[in-house]
Amino acid sequence: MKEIEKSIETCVSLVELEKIRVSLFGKKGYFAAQFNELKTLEGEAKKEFAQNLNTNKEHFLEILNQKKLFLEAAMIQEEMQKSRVDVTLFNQESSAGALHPVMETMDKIIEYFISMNFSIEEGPLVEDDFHNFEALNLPKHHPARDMQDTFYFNDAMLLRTHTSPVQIRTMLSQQAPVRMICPGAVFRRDYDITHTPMFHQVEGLVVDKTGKVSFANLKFILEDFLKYMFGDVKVRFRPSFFPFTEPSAEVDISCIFCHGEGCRVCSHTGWLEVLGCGVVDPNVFKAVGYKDVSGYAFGLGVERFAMLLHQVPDLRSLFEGDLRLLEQFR
Ligand code: 2NM
Repeated sequence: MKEIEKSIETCVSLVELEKIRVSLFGKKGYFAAQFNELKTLEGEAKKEFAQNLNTNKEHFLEILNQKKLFLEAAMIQEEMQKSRVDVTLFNQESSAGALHPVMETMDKIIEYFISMNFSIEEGPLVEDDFHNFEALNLPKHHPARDMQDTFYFNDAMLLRTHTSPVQIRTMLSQQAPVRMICPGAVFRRDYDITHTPMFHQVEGLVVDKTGKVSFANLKFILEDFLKYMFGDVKVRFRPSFFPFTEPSAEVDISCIFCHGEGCRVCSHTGWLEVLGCGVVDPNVFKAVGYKDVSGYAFGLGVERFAMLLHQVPDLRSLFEGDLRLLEQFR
């Protein structure tokens, strides 16, 4: 018996332990044999044998059970050691995505105008002549139509050349006051280092009763906006021309690369052109049936902003889908 006790003590696996249990408690095991022997005894001898046998049986049940618990715990421990994960290991497979720089810039622009209580409006990319040109004071054969090299489907339908038709649609569907921006893709037949056939604009429009909105309001909001986008820059307004605004202006910021000293990016002028704007021409209001209102409007190219903010020299590289470019903006 001492030997069996020793074998239980030194046993290292549950399988081995089960074999020992069977050898003790199985049908042909040690205790079965002892109980058979018990039947052959009588009287005092039987009583003493039985008592002994029971004590022995209890003892072995107890130490078998103890050992089983111990081996099970050891096994779990071993499993946990084997399946341990090193969470500090570098996983080369992981590659997080990121917003495209154009969309990130777009989001920042939209964020500003939302904070200034502008609504966001959208419209179709495929437009008709009326919404894209006619209503914007660009009648047929107007020389300014040549300024926009347009993708036409036929005489009447085209890819919008700016987002202004969204403003025409908004004014046709609701009354003043209007305080909106329209972000979105626009299309022009142009392709060089500063032009791609598809690009994005954000245009803004504010309309209210005559006398409530002025060029001064326009000046304030654009200066505030440009400082939000580019930090501490100088802003200047230059007289210009657009068919849909009068007066019109182009807006420059002091060059963010040379701080006005003059460099290649600003063509040694110290200034970068970033916006067009103006007071909405009465002909535009006439086209949408608005009476006794005044308003201002502005427009910008999102890619140009992204280019300046991220120092991208060739605009075309924003649309090639080259991961080496995109990975720099993670
Ligand atoms: C610009 C510059 C100046 C403009 C005008 C209008 C509308 F619909 F109200 F007439 N929308 N956008 C506008 C004015 C756009 O982009 C350089």
